[in-house]
Amino acid sequence: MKITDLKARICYNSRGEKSIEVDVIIDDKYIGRAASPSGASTGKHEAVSFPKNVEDSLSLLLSNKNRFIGLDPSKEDTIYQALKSIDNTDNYSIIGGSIAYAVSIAAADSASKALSLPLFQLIGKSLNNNTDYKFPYPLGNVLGGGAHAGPGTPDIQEFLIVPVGARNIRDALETNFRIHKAVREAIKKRDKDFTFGRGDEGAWAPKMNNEEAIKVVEEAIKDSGYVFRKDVAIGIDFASSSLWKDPFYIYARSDKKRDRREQIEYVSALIRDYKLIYAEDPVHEEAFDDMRELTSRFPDVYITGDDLLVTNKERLRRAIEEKSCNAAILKVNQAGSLYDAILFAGDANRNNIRIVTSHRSGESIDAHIAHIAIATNSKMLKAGVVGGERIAKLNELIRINEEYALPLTSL
Ligand code: 2PG
Ligand code: MG
Repeated sequence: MKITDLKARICYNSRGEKSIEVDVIIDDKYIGRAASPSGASTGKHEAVSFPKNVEDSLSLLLSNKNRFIGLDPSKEDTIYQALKSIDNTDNYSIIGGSIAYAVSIAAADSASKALSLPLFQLIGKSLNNNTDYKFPYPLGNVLGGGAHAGPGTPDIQEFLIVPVGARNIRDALETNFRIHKAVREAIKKRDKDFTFGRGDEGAWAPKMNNEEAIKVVEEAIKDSGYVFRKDVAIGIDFASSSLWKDPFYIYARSDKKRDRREQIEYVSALIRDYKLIYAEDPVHEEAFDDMRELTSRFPDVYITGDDLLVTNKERLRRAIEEKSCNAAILKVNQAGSLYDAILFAGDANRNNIRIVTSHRSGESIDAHIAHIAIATNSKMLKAGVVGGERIAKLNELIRINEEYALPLTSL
């Protein structure tokens, strides 16, 4: 099995921004395809998406296309080495993390087709011969603001739900769909002028402060007939780096500012008052010590590093040493190539850092992350609830279920 051709083009993501799509062709027969996603609240230490611009990255890839011809696309490390032969920086600041993403995922996609092996099994094999596959819980964004929505919406980026009482993956997804609708009704009750506007990830984007927002989500869960926390729990992505203007977290939309200590107490109060199961980036991306404090206060809550870790092995090592988190977001494009992400996942799993595989706010209609979540033993898949590019990932779980009937993982 050998790569016989590679094509690449500029395409567009769910925000209508330029992105890169790559086709990897093997044995002149099988085509693997992937398009790179893109973040709005990106971490400072992520791989650089496009160092100059999309056009430059594309032409650099195409002028180096021959480095990929003849390679075995099922070997993630071989593709990684070829990328490194063009760009040996540790953040893909020559060719761009988006290129590393699209080439490496398209290669794996093509190999999975040629081998008639689902992508999760192909990637799982590379990860310690993983064969114990389970479905992650869908972590769904139902209400939000921050960098994903406009003025008047909450300062906090994402209010999320986890269907913790679901019996199987279909039940889990349907629970999220039901609550997403119920959140709209709960907003309408408070604001009769609500226009049903939604942010970049399909979450409702009402004129509301953080406290009202979380109350609305709690109410929606109860109104839908679920037992709060037993059937459905709430999580929050604070995306705190977007709020941090040293030395304060600025909550501009609610006209408040909090210093480091106040932020820790604010987060702690929300965790306690709403029995949160999940708190992502509750403090800013350099605050390893404040994360440690929250992790030791709330060992049973997913204290999750996104911008803190940026799917980067070195930052994960530091977080493990300093006990800064007990869960990690995995976004392949933060790391660059699939192989970078596989190494990260292996380290996380060996150190009991629970993985949450995640979409980006700017997405394609690809469904690869559904497979990546299963392959990496992720506890949750953060992929939104509605919107074509979000549903694409969730429907892939349904297809996998039809063939493999995997159980849900344990949280
Ligand atoms: C996040 C992500 C996805 P973005 O902060 O976790 O929800 O947002 O892709 O904009 O970084
Ligand atoms: Mg985040």
